[in-house]
Amino acid sequence: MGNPNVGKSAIFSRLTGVNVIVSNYPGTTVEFKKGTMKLGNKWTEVIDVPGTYTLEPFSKAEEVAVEMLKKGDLVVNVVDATNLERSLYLALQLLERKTPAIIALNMWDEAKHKGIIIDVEKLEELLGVPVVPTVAITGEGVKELVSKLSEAMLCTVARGKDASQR
Ligand SMILES: Nc1nc2c(ncn2[C@@H]2O[C@H](COP(=O)(O)OP(=O)(O)OP(=O)(O)O)[C@@H](O)[C@H]2O)c(=O)[nH]1
Ligand SMILES: [Mg+2]
Repeated sequence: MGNPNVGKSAIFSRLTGVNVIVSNYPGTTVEFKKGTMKLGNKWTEVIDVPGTYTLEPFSKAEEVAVEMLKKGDLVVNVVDATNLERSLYLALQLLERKTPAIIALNMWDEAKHKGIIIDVEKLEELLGVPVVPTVAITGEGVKELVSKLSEAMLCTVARGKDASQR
């Protein structure tokens, strides 16, 4: 999940490879892609969710995104590293929910190019989820992203605990 045009489909392709099905979300003209990836020895379904700026939907595509979120076991929130402030609006909404999450800090090459410096460890500490810099068009960081998916599942147990103590 993530804002429009941040590299969600590029990350999705890196994760899933070629066996991808394009469908319409039932009862809508909103298209989404579904693929699979192997996690450990398990085949796992991966969905390229329509872009959204918020979980308070203003469009059909955003409505679909929110519906899909309810069904997912883990969210890979793709964030544009060159536009972190805007991306964090959705990220924070996602992190308020119980679904485990991990952040792909995508467009890392562009960010470097523009001289944008992001303290990844600090961001992880503040958000309480793994944050992995990625360059979806070259694949940089994608292996690390995959390797941290299981950590992300565990992190959110801790996040949920924190939330219930507040
Ligand atoms: N430089 C750079 N370009 C990227 C990166 N990831 C994606 N892009 C480019 O950014 C554009 C958008 O990528 P998509 O994967 O289509 O983004 P999306 O989030 O799926 O976009 P929507 O589905 O339209 O919301 C494309 O031109 C990609 O080639 C990256 O890490 N670095
Ligand atoms: Mg896309």
